[in-house]
Amino acid sequence: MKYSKNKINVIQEILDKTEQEVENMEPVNVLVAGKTGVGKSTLINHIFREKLADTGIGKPVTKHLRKITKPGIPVSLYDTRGLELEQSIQKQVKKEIFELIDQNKNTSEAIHVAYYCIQASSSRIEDIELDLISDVASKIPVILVLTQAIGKPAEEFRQYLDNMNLPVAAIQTVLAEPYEISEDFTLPAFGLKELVGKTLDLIPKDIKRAFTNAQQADIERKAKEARRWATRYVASSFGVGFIPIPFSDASVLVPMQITLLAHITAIFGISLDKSTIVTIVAAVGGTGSATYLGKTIVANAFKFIPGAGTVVGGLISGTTASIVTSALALSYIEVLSVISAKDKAGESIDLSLIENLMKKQFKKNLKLNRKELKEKDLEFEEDSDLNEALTEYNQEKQQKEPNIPFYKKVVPLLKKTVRIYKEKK
Ligand SMILES: Nc1nc2c(ncn2[C@@H]2O[C@H](COP(=O)(O)OP(=O)(O)O)[C@@H](O)[C@H]2O)c(=O)[nH]1
Ligand SMILES: [Mg+2]
Repeated sequence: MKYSKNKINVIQEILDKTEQEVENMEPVNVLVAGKTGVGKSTLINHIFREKLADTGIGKPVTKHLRKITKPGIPVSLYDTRGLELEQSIQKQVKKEIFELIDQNKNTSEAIHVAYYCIQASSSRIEDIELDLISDVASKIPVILVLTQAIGKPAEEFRQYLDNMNLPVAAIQTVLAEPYEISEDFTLPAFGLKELVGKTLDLIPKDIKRAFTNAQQADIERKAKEARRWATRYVASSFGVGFIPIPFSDASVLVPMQITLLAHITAIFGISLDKSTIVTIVAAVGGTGSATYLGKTIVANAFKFIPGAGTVVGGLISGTTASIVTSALALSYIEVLSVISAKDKAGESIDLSLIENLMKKQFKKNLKLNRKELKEKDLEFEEDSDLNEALTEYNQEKQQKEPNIPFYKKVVPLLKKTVRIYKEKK
């Protein structure tokens, strides 16, 4: 595909604007403390995007504190080491933690929240840990995270800690990574969404956006945030009167749509490369032959929009433009949700499927009338549209994959059935 200079500029503009917005976000600063081996790194890798503990830049700030960051992700993590060692070292770690909190207080590096991690199966908490938790909790909100929580003992430990009435803001059991119990049975991960929710309740308002961007444990939350913003932005951007048709050859996207896409990307927290943006924009009528498709979609869409009237001289009414733009925003958010889900699962993205998906969702969303579009924001708790988009993508992907011979599918199933049958006997 060839792209005109104008269209390439649009793509670059979206990327630049997104980058700039994320850079301007005040980052959220999180202290993750606990003994070595409890699962701090695993927790970090699953709560935040792009496996921060493994791929972020770790920089020692003191002997026992390390700061982890990554460009493009508005979070600074402080990881501790040495709390499992002898008492004199534990004391030193503690001192460094307090100095970190005190020195950064009232600066942009202020620590907003601390996760104190204890392995749930350890079923005990040492006095030195209790002291540390209480002291930190007197300065900043602490969430006590019970890691690698498996089964009843973890739950009992949580109840025991609950009854201790510790000065913590919350206690949360988590299993950050699925736990394989046997070949047939894996315990699914849990607790991360709840941890994200509790964290958002505790951090300052102006930091919430950075945290939403940086976390990947709750994709629906990102989508919801993006939708809420987009609904308001579209409503305030189009007045009465006439504006150029969005996606017409001349402008590809009107400037507010560029801002819209950039801002949604920034809220979402997703590192998109050029080719992905090109694909998504092309899908709704940006580039090459796709332009005509985009026009057709929009022209057809007018049939579904009451009172849209005819398109005169490349102008449409503000109302119509807002409906088209809402549909653009909603579909874009649905597609970003799918991309995020695949990123989180460590799967690569098939761009041709993304293109199809964007087209399909856009067409579907254009058919919603205004009332439905308004309600969509409220309906959102059900997440049905996000799931639908993901299912759509997965089905298409399955169809594309080479057919597995019938016997290869059936034999393992039969074997499993026989085994379960035998075990039952
Ligand atoms: N399955 C599973 N394993 C975990 C989980 N958390 C930690 N682990 C394992 O426990 C070990 C220590 O975890 P790590 O995150 O390195 O602990 P850290 O020293 O506190 O950073 C690793 O082998 C992890 O695979 C979890 O939620 N699920
Ligand atoms: Mg670690």
